[in-house]
Amino acid sequence: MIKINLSKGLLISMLFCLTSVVLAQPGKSQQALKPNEQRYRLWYNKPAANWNEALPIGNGHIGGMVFGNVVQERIQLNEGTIWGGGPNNNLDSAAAPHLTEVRSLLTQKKYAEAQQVANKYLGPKGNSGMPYQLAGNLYIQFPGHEEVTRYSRDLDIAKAVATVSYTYKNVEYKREYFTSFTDNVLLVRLTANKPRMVSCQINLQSPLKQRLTATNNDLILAGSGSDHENQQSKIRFNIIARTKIVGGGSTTDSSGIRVQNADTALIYLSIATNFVNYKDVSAQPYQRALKFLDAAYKKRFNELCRAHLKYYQAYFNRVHLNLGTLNNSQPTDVRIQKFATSRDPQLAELYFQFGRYLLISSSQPSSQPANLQGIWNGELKGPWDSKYTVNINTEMNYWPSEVTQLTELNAPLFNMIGELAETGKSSAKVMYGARGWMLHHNTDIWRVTGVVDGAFWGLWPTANAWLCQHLWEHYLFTGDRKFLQQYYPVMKGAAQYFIDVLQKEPDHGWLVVSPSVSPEHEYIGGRNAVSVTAGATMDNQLVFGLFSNLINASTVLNTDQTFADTLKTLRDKLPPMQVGQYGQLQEWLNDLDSKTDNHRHVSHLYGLFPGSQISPFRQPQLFTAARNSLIYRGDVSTGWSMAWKINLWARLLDGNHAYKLIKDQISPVSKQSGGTYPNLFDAHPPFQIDGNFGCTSGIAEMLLQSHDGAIYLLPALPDEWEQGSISGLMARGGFKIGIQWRNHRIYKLSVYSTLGGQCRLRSNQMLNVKTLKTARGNNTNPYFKTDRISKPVLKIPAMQLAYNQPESWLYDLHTQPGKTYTFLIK
Ligand code: FUC
Repeated sequence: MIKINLSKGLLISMLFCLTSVVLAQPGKSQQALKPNEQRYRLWYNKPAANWNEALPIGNGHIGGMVFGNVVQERIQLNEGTIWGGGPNNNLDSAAAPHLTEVRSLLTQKKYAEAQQVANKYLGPKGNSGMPYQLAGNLYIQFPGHEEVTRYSRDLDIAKAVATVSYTYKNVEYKREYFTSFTDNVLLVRLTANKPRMVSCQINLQSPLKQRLTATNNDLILAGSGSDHENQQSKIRFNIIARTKIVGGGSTTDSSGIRVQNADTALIYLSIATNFVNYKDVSAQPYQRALKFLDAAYKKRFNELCRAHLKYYQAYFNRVHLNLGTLNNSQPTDVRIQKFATSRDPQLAELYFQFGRYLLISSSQPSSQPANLQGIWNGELKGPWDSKYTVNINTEMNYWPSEVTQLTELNAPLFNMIGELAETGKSSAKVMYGARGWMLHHNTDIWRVTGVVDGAFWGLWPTANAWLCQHLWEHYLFTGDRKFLQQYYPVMKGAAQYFIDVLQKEPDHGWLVVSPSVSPEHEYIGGRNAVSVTAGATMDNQLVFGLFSNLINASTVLNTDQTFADTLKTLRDKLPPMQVGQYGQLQEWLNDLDSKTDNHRHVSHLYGLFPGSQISPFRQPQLFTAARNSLIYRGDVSTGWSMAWKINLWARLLDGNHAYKLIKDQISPVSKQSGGTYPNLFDAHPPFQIDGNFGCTSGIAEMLLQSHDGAIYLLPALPDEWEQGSISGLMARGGFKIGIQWRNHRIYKLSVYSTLGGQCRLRSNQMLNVKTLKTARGNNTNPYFKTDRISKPVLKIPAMQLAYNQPESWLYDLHTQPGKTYTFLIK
């Protein structure tokens, strides 16, 4: 039982704010933290009551959830390559003949029949993908520590270190935890402010098939992943824990490690698997884990911590956001409860940076991409197997990567896309008789590309186009021509698939993807709901985007002109966007939308965000229609859906509406909708990390946009962010932007140019600076080239879609690579 004197607890937590949590030695005076570091501390005055209160640490490979329990500490462990099953692809060679039948039924407008045949023959036959699984738990028991005071538990995301501290029988105990980025081990340091007071028992446990042994001073857990849906488990892994004791002593056997009367106890823990890549599981997990452990064990805690910090902060410190005064006197869970009704904009700033923390901690250049739960999953089979759902969720994970200057962290996503371009060749060929590559709405560590879950959800063959959009965006942000060259064949393979499968629809002769779905959404409801369709708006936008990017890439790389010409011809035959009877952007080829439909997916708004096919300046009617659609969909939804809407309202230039959605998202989870758990994890519910990343991206999008021919400064600033500053956000064309504002007006602007070239700025205020010239003509910067969008089809009079553009000013600045331009604005 924990007895906490509240006022003392509060006092201590405030004192705690002033002390260093990383380099402190027991008994020595502790360094003061720089004030801004206090801004990034999640803290609590009690242990985690459940998994959604535990605090996440991770280095892309090892993940840990720190519970902070006093008597029996639990750190739930993950390793990014522990998945069920083994190398496989879930293809269905019997599907192909039925494809023609479904296409033909759709052409004949026999929708219910098309759905029935699709359900029967085009659904999953093998497996629906393998689950990502937990590794196990590290338990540390502190017998007797029952009645403690001055309890505090925190996660400092400026340092990527978690801490627990409390007082028991007049002794101050402290535990520090981090997952080293540089040495790939999990480190725990246990200290007390009096000598010889650290005694504990350390254990490893896993609900997976496992065996516990002890060799010398190592406690070793050998485990394997699960068999799942007819796939035999092929993953083998080892967790090894070893202690380093100062004062006192320790003994190790297969029942655990006992530490007696130490001054300090350090736990070094490593985890490794036999996974090499999606088709090779031939590595030796024990040798791998031992190698990491032996190398790290030679180093002292402070040395490891310093290297970890340096590596982490090289990413984290690239972006600084200040949205107002810090009010960290209340625990983070209380701040979440109050956020919607009180004024605490700094919590939005913390949430923004927490998203960056999570991406750095779950997606490292040599790791797997962040999955549905990043790298943190406490179950044998998490929600939706904790896989990669690629009809929104995986992409959303990577929305903040470019704009918040974490571009290197895309590497695992790009690797996965490259691998899918290999495995997806079989599904293109076997299931669709097509060249190129494709996948459906999910994949896993084995890079499966067949249909999962059922045709209603899974018969969506357009994920390749969406994933390829990330490749092109990476080029636009970084100007990395070599990268574009490397991935051009991957993009081309996706386009080849569509060249072969596009079908002529009967009413207009447009070329459409058929069969497909508008992700997970039905256009005929009821017991026999129908989702299977041809020419869903999202598909049209995605294929338009893919073809356009390839056409532009062939110009940049000066290659493949004939192929580009083919794509130009086909692009002209894709369906234009259509505005339906309610003034909405149609989700399907036919005008089937309902004004009261609040489905979580807003797929047809892909063109507004993350796509850039709908502009207030170039397509005002589509812009109004997209806005109408979003109003009809409503605000409150699942976590990731609200996060998407933050980005969409930012693109609709409505900062107050975007902020309203941030408030909806950062509120306690209810039965009706998503929200935020006490540990700041986004709730679908249950926990899904996409909403965290989507909200981080949305906040960036409110402050800076760069997709529509110019860099838009503070395009969607809400009233509540009256003053603030942001630095380090990236714009396309390699511009790094800093903005300071007060009374909602910019007073300082800085532009760092990595690539040089014309920098066109858009601002809602006049920027009275001599060196900024009023813009003339088109932006000559090639990274700002906008694609011509086909004229929309309007089913209501154009005047009903009128849009009053906000007053804004355009300026040009000619930049040299490597130079910073700073402006003080009157
Ligand atoms: C899609 C969404 C669900 C959930 C799942 C992981 O299927 O429609 O809401 O996020 O992915």
